[in-house]
Amino acid sequence: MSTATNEGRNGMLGGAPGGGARDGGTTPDSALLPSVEPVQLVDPDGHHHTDERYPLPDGDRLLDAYGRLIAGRRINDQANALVRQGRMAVYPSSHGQEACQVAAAVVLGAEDWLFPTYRDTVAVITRGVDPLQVLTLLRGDWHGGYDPHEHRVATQATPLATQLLHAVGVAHAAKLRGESTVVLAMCGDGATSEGDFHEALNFAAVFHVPVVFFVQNNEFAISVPLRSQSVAPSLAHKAIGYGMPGERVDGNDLAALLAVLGSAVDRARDGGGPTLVEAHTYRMQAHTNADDATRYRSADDVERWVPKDPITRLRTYLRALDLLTVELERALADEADAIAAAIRKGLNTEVTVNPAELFEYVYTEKTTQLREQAEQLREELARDAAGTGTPTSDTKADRP
Ligand SMILES: Cc1ncc(C[n+]2csc(CCOP(=O)(O)OP(=O)(O)O)c2C)c(N)n1
Ligand SMILES: [Mg+2]
Repeated sequence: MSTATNEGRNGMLGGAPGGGARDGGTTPDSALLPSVEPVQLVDPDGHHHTDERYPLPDGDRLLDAYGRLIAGRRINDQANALVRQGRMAVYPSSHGQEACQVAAAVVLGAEDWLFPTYRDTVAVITRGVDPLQVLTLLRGDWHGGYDPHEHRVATQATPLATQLLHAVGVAHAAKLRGESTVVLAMCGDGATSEGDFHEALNFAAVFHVPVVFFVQNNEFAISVPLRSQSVAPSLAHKAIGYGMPGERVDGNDLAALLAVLGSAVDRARDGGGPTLVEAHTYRMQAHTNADDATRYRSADDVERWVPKDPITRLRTYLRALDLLTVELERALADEADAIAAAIRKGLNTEVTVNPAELFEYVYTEKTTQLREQAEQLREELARDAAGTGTPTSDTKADRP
């Protein structure tokens, strides 16, 4: 579904600006509806638009976020290059979606949790996880390379929408324990078709759980466009069906994302329950390096999003305010280069993995089946080491 189609349908529905706090069932239905247009505070030309519900974040906050945006783009570029060099198995890039990535991480406090997907590497790094530990997964060495508890970042989920249920569980548990933790759970537009999405949102609304569901609508689920996925007026409109507020935001406008996600996090922390936020953005590159996007969309489709780039507009805005100088811009680029250099160095270093560790760290006590498999692997490795190879009795030709 194109943004234009969404907006046309919203116009017909006449949805009122939403985001009002839940008040024990007396909130008018219209207060749960998202705004007619995605919230935008800085337009693609770098001009500020006033929105009475969402104040513009102050200059220092925007400048700090801008630096993270520059680093995020550099990390995406570096990871793509390392895939081409055979140093990483796969990389689902968030090129063009970096504003969503940065905002999702910086609106959270140290006590909060982030639940990311495979595409959210930049969000995980922005939250403070060591880039090399994050990229271990995509290099193929481990199923996850970082300790989720250290920075309160769950492992990146590849099975779609499963992480939304885990996020709701963690948020609900924190609430029962009387903690002030808020959980922000990320997913894509395609993931909203999963049953887990429904279950997570319904449970969160019914139990008034402090969670923010953040959908990055980049218009594609691999080759499937959003119009083949949903004919709802917008994905944010789904919120009213669960009885929680929904909001739409320009996913390439970092200022608007900080304001909208920040307000949803505050609401959750103040006992206001869950919110569904849909960011309108675009997947500028192929799904992963294993995908040929030219088979299902044209270069013109992609070109149309180039002027909406999240970096360009914020740079223009910050320069006009004299907050971003040429010297500072150079320093931020140097910092981003240093991160990229560390990633290159780390991923160009050969590591020796121990295949036996495949069976570790899953269960406190291994199941019988896992013990058998671990033993089988140990025997095979021993045979390899002795140079005796695979026993012929195990070959297809020997089977009856
Ligand atoms: C449960 C499940 N079904 C199918 C897949 C295969 N799959 C991987 S990514 C993807 C597309 C997801 O699209 P979206 O949710 O829009 O996220 P995006 O990749 O655009 O960030 C699919 C279908 C999967 N990983 N998990
Ligand atoms: Mg998508």
